[in-house]
Amino acid sequence: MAAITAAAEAKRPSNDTREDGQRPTQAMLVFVVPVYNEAENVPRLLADFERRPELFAGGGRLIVVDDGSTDATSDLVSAHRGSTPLQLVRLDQNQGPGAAFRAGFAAALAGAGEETLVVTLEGDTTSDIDALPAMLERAADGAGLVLADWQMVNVGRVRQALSYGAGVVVRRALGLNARTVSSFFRVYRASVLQLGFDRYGDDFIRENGFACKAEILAKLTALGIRVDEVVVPLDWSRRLGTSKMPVLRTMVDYWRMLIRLRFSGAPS
Ligand SMILES: Nc1nc2c(ncn2[C@@H]2O[C@H](COP(=O)(O)OP(=O)(O)O)[C@@H](O)[C@H]2O)c(=O)[nH]1
Ligand SMILES: [Mg+2]
Repeated sequence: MAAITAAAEAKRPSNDTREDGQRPTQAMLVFVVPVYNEAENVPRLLADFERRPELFAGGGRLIVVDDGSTDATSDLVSAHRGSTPLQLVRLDQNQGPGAAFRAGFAAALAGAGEETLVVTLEGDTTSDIDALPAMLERAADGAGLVLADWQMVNVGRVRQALSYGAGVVVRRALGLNARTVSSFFRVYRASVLQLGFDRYGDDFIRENGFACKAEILAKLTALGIRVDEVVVPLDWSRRLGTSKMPVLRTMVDYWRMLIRLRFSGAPS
């Protein structure tokens, strides 16, 4: 993994007790958002958070992981001034969302407490933050991982078919019950992510690319984690620009991951 070359300090302490010594009434939420060449969308993403200061009432912060963007993504995050507690993690070279999640989760788990929740979402503003309360309720009810079960809106037919096909193959091959195996939008208990790293070590997230989401789900499911799903609209008309997902490479990655997970004996 490339070194984290710059990390702006979070503006609030990263533990479950606030500066005034009071226990927060709301769980601490730490957001991890991997971005790659999202200069068009990052200002809108940050504006979405500025409009929702209540998300940080329990402490926590927004961690943006810039994965070697060649546009102004990092500069826009660094230059942002607002009330959102913001941390930028930069990777030297573009490696893919899996690598970004490894770095982002490491940053999120530093100082995380028992009740901390780690929320992952897309950087292109297509993850509907208004759906978060329903997802957080499931976590409060005991789910270790809550998935957004996306209902695609304004998504091209080819892409819908690809996602559907990938979902069927992954579910069958890995014996997963989840309807949506590859959405970025998720709520993890920090303790569950920590368990994943403790149990699998560096192998917890081997996939650097987009297949990492199914890999993480499969490995946490194998550990007996309760996984819930909440229906969430995924509206592509919200984003500017185009998809950054390399379709062919992602399909190859999925097959390699499935073969490895099916025949290597992992996850166990
Ligand atoms: N870290 C990292 N994030 C990426 C990469 N490619 C895309 N992303 C981010 O992953 C999220 C999903 O990518 P997107 O292009 O929207 O894919 P799609 O929604 O599946 O078409 C967005 O936040 C992207 O900025 C990458 O190579 N590295
Ligand atoms: Mg997207």
